[in-house]
Amino acid sequence: MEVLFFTTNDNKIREGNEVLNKIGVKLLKAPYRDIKKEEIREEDVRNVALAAAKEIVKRVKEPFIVEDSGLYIEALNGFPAAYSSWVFKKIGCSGILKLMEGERARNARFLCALAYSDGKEIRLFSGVCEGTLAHEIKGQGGFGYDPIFIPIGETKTFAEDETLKKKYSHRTRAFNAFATWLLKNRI
Ligand code: ITT
Repeated sequence: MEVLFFTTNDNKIREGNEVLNKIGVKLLKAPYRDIKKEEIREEDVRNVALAAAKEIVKRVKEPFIVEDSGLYIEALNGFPAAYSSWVFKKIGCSGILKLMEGERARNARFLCALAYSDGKEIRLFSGVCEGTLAHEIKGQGGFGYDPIFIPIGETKTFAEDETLKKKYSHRTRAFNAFATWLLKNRI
């Protein structure tokens, strides 16, 4: 089974395929040039993913997914939340570390919301990964905030050890929930 993935981020496709290929599902980057993921102004990634799926399903009648994810930092009242992509482009990991200077409470979580549609109804799956923010940028792997995020119970960042990402990440968890549902309901 093939599923279109409306995203500009190839890392998301790679990570999603790592989970779904095991059950015979292949994610393809959506080829449409004139349909893109429109992001509403919302702090909750679930609402962003759902709103994007509602727009896309008006025009796409084959199976597709669209995903929204973000980093929520407790000491910053949840910032940058669903604005993670924009904030990353503006200030990156070093900007986040600057905002966190002198802050001892470093709890943070990643959230991922995945909206799937078969061209008719829409279903939402989500995943959370709890962790802490490192004091410095570490590691070469992954993308986005991976070099400053340490999953709970571990000492290395997602960028230092990508096996951690496959094991615990918010995206792995959302895609696992999706895979379980697909196995029961569709394939
Ligand atoms: P699309 O909207 O086109 O799918 P995007 O990269 O802009 O791609 P989002 O709007 O969902 O994705 O923004 C999520 C941002 O949050 C992303 O750009 C990263 O900066 C960060 N992020 C999300 N998941 C991450 C992960 O697994 N590791 C590190 N950073 C992540």
